[in-house]
Amino acid sequence: MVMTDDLRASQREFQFDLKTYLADRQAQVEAALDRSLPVVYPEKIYDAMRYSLLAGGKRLRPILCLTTCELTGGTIEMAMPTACALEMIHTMSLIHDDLPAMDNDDYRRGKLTNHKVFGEDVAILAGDGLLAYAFEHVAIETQNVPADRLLKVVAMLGRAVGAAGLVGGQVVDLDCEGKSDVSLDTLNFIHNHKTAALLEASVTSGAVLAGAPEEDLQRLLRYAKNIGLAFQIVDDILDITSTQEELGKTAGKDLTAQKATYPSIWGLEESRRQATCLVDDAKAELAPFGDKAAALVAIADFITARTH
Ligand code: GRG
Repeated sequence: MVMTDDLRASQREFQFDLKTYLADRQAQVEAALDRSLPVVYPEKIYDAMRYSLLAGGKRLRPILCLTTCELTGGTIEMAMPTACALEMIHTMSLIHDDLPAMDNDDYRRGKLTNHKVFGEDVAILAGDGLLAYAFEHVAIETQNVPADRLLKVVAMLGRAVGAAGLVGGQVVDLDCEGKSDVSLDTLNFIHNHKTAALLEASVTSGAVLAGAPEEDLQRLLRYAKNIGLAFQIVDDILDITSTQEELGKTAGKDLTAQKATYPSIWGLEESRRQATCLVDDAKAELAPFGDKAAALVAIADFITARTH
């Protein structure tokens, strides 16, 4: 097809401006997170919780929750407490993941890790405090959402974080440390739980709050499963190809720790191809939503294009 100037211009007009969208949503999330957790006595623990919670990060999980809530007919206000809770849970998992007993990292989000600043004892408690507060925050702050939907969301968050989710993925990951014969199935298990489970809860909780029909929920769940795995494949690629400055955490750790990763099984080129296929499958799930899903389409593309 020959592209006329008019066609090019109209395509540009309809191109979704993800940069502005993410910046707007990030600003809303930052403000809500800041408001969510005031410092009271004993200040030390609130300071430690806030240190990691307000340390930046892409805020992808809260943004996904807000986006799917709006897509399926809800509002930002309905979803913001859940969006904040998702970031609290994500942050607590990073604090615990960085501990000497786990990955033993010194840097996260471009700053010293929580235990480096506050000590191991307080970092463990800061993680615990954030996890408990996430559930309290959702239960107390959510407004204009029927109780049955809210209850479903609380259960979804619990499942995503527990042994059926992050904790289960982490325990298998720890088991695989130092093993050279980790199978693709085991690697998929680890990341479907460690990484994809919370992304799935982020995408589907927004839609549950909005009261989306089951068919839409299932579509969004399939979208989330695909971007979840693609996200981890790209994470593994970036660990090899990016610098510490770009990542905000130690680069090349997987190789040093001789960890099984997607590039160690497939190589870099095939890993990139697999991530692109998953993102294409994710976007295909959104077709019935039409232009209304432009933000989710753009976020899926961002997952393979990101540099940190
Ligand atoms: C959940 C009770 C409980 C304990 C924690 C340590 C642990 C169990 C699980 C590990 C979870 C983990 C660290 C998964 C990695 C997920 C991942 C890809 C993190 C990076 O996410 P980004 O890129 O980071 O969204 P930012 O900083 O942008 O938010």
